[in-house]
Amino acid sequence: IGFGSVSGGGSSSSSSSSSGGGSSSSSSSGGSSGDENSGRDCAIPAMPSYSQLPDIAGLPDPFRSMDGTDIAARDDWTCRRAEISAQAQHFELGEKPAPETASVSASGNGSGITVNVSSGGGSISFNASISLPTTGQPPYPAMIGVGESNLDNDALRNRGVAVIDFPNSEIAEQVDGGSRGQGKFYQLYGSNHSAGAMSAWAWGVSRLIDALEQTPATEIDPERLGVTGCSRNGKGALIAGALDERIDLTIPQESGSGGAAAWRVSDAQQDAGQNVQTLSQIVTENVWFRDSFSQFSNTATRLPFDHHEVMGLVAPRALLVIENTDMEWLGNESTYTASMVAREIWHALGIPDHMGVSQVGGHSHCQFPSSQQPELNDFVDRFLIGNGAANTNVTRTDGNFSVDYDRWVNWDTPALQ
Ligand code: MCU
Repeated sequence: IGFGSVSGGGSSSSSSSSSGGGSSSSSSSGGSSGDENSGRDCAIPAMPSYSQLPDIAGLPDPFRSMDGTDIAARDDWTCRRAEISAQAQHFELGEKPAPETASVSASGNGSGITVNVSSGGGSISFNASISLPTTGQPPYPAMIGVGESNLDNDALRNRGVAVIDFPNSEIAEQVDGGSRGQGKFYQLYGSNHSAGAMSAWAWGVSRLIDALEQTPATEIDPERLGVTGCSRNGKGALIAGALDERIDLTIPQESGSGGAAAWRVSDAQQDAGQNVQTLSQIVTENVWFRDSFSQFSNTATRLPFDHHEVMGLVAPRALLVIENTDMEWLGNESTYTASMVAREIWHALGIPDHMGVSQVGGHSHCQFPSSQQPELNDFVDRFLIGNGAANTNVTRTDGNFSVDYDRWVNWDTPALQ
């Protein structure tokens, strides 16, 4: 990562303590609230210990609260979502520190931004490069790439969307299983912090957004942001979008296991003889999750949630899941199944066309196929740029499978009032 004269002419610099609020005006496009975490004041029950967790064979009910009651109103989703977020961080991801724990200052211009974060007496800084669009008027909407965006970035820029590279591996390393506790996040919060790499990246993306909010010289509109990334960085893009409600549009690309795949369905694919990345394998490969997640290696059915609900954390904001049918290892059937089941959450909220899934094979890993460009354009137009007319009703796979709802879903989707 590098860019020219970030502190040169035209750059501005400012500093303020982030207070969880971000900006207070509402977004012109998606369902973003201008608030990183609207559920921060929800009362979350104590988490059960591992041994108290019941076995759940199917995909758990997104609408049943931890106290056993079913939610009935759209407004109830805020705190049900907060429960799922807390469960996912507690059992799988590790804690994403609250915004109040960090103070952010920044300087930058239209080619990049330097983000300085201090916390508890320590400080770090990182740079994110910016490529402004070739059309449109500032301030521009932007797509943040975890690592980088593997979409067609010229097409994005020619549509009026800036592309920002977030240096995730600098924030938390992901070389292999030995990377735990390495990276700038851990310099600030300590190498024993519970956050796995994805929670640490999500925290870093949130601090980048704080920085964009205070740096108008970047010409980026902090109220119109998307996040994407491919493969391991697609897992990270999902978690970043899941855990910061200032992000209007989340596009995990070929994220596979640990992203759009459900642990339970990936296990079933493996049981059917396929070569699929499962929970028991992934915890040995890298440090994307908290260390204690490995206790679920052979007991994914004990998780009180699965990734249909992790995707659901993006709701009511917009999510477009892009997958590759050819990638058995990534859990092709699992990602499509989990995505279609996740879409029930947007159904319940009355906005199914704010969540799309598109799965196309015939190309190599992370090579974005042109056949998916039209639906990507529709999501970008509607939820990032903010023209309401696009058709975002997208559910397609060219795979040779169908979703086994009887096996995976034994709950009803409510029509939330
Ligand atoms: C899809 O993400 C990962 C996958 O989980 C790993 O098993 C594999 O090693 O690498 C993929 C990836 O990030 O490829 C770039």
